[in-house]
Amino acid sequence: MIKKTVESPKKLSFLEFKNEVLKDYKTAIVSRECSLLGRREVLTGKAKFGIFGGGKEVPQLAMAKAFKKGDWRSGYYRDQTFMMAIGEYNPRHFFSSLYAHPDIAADSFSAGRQMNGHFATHSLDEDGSWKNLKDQYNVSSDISPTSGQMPRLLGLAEASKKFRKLEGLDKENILSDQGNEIAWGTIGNASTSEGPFFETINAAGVLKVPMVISIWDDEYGISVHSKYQTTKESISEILKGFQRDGDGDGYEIFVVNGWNYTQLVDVYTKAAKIAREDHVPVLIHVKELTQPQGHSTSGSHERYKSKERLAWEKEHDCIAKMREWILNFELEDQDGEVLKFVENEQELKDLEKEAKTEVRKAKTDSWRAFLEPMLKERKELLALLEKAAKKSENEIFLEKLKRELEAIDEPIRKNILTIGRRSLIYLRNEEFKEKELLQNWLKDYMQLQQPKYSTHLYSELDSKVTNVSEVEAEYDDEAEDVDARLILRDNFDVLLGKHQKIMIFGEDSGKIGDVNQGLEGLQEKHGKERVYDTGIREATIIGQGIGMAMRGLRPIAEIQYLDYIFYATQVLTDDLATLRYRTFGKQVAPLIIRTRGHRLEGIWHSGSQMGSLINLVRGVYLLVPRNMTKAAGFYNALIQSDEPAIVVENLNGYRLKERMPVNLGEFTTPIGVVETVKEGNDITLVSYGSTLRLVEEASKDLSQVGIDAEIIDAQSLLPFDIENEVLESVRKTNRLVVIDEDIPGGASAYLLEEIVNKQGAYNYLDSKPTTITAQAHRPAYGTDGDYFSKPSVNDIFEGVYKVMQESDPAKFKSLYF
Ligand SMILES: Cc1ncc(C[n+]2csc(CCOP(=O)(O)OP(=O)(O)O)c2C)c(N)n1
Ligand SMILES: [Mg+2]
Repeated sequence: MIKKTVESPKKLSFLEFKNEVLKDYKTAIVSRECSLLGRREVLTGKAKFGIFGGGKEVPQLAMAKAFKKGDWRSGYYRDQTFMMAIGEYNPRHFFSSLYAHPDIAADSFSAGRQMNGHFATHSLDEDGSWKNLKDQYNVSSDISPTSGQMPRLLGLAEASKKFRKLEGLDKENILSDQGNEIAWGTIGNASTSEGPFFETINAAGVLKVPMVISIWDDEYGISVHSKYQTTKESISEILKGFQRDGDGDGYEIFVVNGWNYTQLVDVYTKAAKIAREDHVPVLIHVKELTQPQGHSTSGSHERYKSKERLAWEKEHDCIAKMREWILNFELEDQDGEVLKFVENEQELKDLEKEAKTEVRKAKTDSWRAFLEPMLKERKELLALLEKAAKKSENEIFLEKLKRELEAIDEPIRKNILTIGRRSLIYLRNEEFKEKELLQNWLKDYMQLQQPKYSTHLYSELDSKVTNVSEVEAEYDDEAEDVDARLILRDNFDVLLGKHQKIMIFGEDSGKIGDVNQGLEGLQEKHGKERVYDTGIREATIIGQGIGMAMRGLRPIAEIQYLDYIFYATQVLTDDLATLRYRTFGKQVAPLIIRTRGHRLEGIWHSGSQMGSLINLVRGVYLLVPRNMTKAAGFYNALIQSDEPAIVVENLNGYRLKERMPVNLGEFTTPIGVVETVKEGNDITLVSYGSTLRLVEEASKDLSQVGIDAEIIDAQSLLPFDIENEVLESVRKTNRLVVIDEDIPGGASAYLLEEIVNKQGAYNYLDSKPTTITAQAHRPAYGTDGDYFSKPSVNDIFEGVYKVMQESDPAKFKSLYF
């Protein structure tokens, strides 16, 4: 491995040192004052909830010093001081996000979508292109689930390794400076009890990535003491086995008290050097921290802490300790002169006063900026209401509504709309111009406001994946039928050759080229950094992918079987699926997840739980190709855009024969588009994945009895049928059956809702729309287990026949009675 040396910190003159210390101290005071006033804002009702960084200020100043441009942080809600110290946060931002100001300029982390204390920087420019990540501080957007920051942290750190090791990435000079970046993690002591913490710690040790994880230890997790959280009440104690010895594998572990400014600065400097130069993971256990205001605005810590503990916390408050240190600091220089940070306490008091005044002003300014537009909007509505009321028979009621809105001192948009929309109830039977003006205002207003809360679930850029156009697979005249896995393999080979940023990894993906040889020989050809094995740890496989994708790489993470994706569900649903939404489109993770499922056998190998995924991963595409050519086409389409997706390949399709296309890496399967695989006039059958083959088989029996079914492959569940092609089919056949192998009420219910309600197929139905699904239980093992658990060709025939029989009993006689 190339060892990268980095500039060592320059020696400071005393004056420079003094200025830095006082600047840090002021940042700590500003941060603390924000916490104190923030709590008050919640208690007086201006904000809903607050969670602050009080008691953790000083170690964060030290971490900020070691954090360089290009570095990444993946942390949690206590890090406001760190954010202020690196200059990415100030009291104006603090209060704006506390009020949930829905404007990205005011709350740059999430435009008011996340509760306060969930930090982020912007990775994308307005046009969706990558910013120069190498020259800015990078903070991956926080999520609330404790320890949810850990899997992503692994990927953020792994990206540095790729940038350092892969020559093909040399030119990515806005994304990385040769992998010289550290991924910094922060986590609370209690949250280390979570599985993802341990999984990540182990994986980072195996991968040897530049990750520095700080544990802010205040001995509590809300009200629950460490003795109920951590063996031996000490995370560094129990992780001692990870300590590297000599130049061996493992971690460097530091333990330091959170109120000791100089030691902290020293530890963070050392940690950064080790991680940055040698790509060794480091763990810093920061002890003796406090919670001066308790956990959050939802409770008070006097309820669960003893008097002694409360007194200890006061005494060990890191800011109080730092203050004491500043006041007592004396250093004799070479000339015998005594050097001090301040001449007297008054100097510090003045600095504290200045800091507090700044915070108070920011609070007032932020509130005004938040409220002013709404005052104006209320005024507009009141004027319209008044005019409409004057014309209305219900003037009294409308006047009352108006007074209700006027009486609210500080109206929010919910107040404005609630009154406005209710007024239309009183006006429903009347027609006059003033009513129309009111209606128009309300419609425009809703259209303007709703996007503030609902945009960016998926990409809104022209480059979005649903805009990638279809390129059909092309074949030579003598194109051969091959085992379908070879199409995938050769297609991945072309993709890896074309895109240096792609890496493919997962359990058994490297050496043997995945359990079905869809990657056979690709490690040998493209190297161990690009096609590789991971441990059995689905949550962090996804985390690896998320982190690397957030740094501009194009990871393809493999989850061996669909049933095991549920170990990673939390990461998928909380982190990946919400990323674009929760950052208002400012961060993305274009991660492609490859897995295999459909029609397997047994309780834990069924591969069919699409309904659960559909409902948990909105924000991620969910694609269910019926064969490997379609699957390869999806990968080729996805790589052209920057959105995350899960592709579920058919496990029983790898050895079926398909023709080998010539335009590998080029042909695409359009996303959100269905495909009619058999035309018919009597009934529309919608299915996907392996079940589609059974539907095709059943349709042969159906034609024998005079039922001409139209068969549609959904192939893309999220999004489903953007062009409403199924509606067109139902318009023709007037009957609809959705067939899938998920449980009743699973993906079939979703498809029915999409077709019948959303597309409006109910207008054209002459029979009750029906689903044919698996049993409610997991499938039993073996061939009979499958037959009695999942829809068989018989079940499909009979289910469809029954719909026809009900519509024409004379023509289609009952099969059984
Ligand atoms: C998965 C999950 N479970 C529970 C919670 C509720 N919760 C929020 S913070 C917290 C305690 C965390 O304590 P610790 O990790 O020590 O951090 P601290 O707040 O003390 O800094 C809990 C239980 C959550 N956010 N996520
Ligand atoms: Mg804690």
